[in-house]
Amino acid sequence: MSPAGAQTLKEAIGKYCLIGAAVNQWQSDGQVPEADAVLEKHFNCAVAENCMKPETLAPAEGIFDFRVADKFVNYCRQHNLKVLGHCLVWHSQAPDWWFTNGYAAAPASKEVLKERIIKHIKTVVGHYKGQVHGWDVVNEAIMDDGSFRKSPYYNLLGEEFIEIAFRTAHEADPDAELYYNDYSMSGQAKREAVCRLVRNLKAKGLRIDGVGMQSHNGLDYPNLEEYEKSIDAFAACGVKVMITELDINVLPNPEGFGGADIAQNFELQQKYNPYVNGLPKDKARELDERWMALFNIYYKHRAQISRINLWGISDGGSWLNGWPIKGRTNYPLLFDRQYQPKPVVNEIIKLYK
Ligand code: 9MR
Repeated sequence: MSPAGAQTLKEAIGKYCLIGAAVNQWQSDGQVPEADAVLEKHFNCAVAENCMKPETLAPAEGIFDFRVADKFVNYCRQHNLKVLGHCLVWHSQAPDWWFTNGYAAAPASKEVLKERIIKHIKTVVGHYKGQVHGWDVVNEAIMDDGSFRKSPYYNLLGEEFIEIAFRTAHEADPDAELYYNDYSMSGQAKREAVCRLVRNLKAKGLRIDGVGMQSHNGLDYPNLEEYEKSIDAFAACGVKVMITELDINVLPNPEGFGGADIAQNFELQQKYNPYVNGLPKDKARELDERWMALFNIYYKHRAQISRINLWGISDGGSWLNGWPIKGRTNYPLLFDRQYQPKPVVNEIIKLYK
């Protein structure tokens, strides 16, 4: 570190926790030297934005395709980044064949689905044994009202699917950390349901190391007091708290929009895409203030938070240019479209110095 103290996010925040970013395929394939430079300088861990999801790794029954994910893991090794695995069981981006019996649309039986979950986790976690710091074992299984999502896993296996997933992951790599990850984590009903889930898993002797609060935030959501309550509540369950998919959506949201359910999709209208030529000063200021409000919370809770992970590196690559409306220009990350740090990056570094 230079005599002037921390100059980068990883020098500053890295004293307290991991600081990472989601990496997409063209970046981990090595096609974007600007991304390599930012990751090496500012981050000490990374998660694959898509290539470790079941749909990609298990395209057909009996077939595992690790080509893209292996490149990602090698890329992380080359650039000194710890690897976070995302994700083993998720209702979305699951291969269609998981839920059918192989003939037309007849559903798989309970036993078959259980076997498929176990085989997937054993194979994938086993393949990366010793190379992945921690896994998002189950993603987005709880609804905002605190009930379990009525996914095919839940409909066939009840909440036992979560236990099966955690047990199998631990058996496959006893040294890997294991997490539950979800969005909209500041709501009271969801917070309480996640705490119940963590306590139940622990009471059954299962390993769970952390809870991931995705944190797909906006300028005016979530309510930060409630957000802090969730950090405290999860920490009080005896697990690490991780901010796993951080970004800030600055664009006006269509009516009825909320959370991070990727099934949401609205039509592109000019009024929803107002900053094509850059953010006006007042919006940029509002965005900076929001970043600082969030990072002030992370700093205050630094004893509870073990990782802060941005959902992407630079604005141009963010999923928020394409969701919930395709073709917009958004500004949700800490590095601009040229991979240059925004001025707020320095403010964050100063906060942690
Ligand atoms: O950012 C991801 C986007 O590129 C994918 O199309 C989408 C579907 O796989 O998933 C996005 O990432 C999601 C993450 O895996 C889970 N939490 C919500 C994220 C944003 O939708």
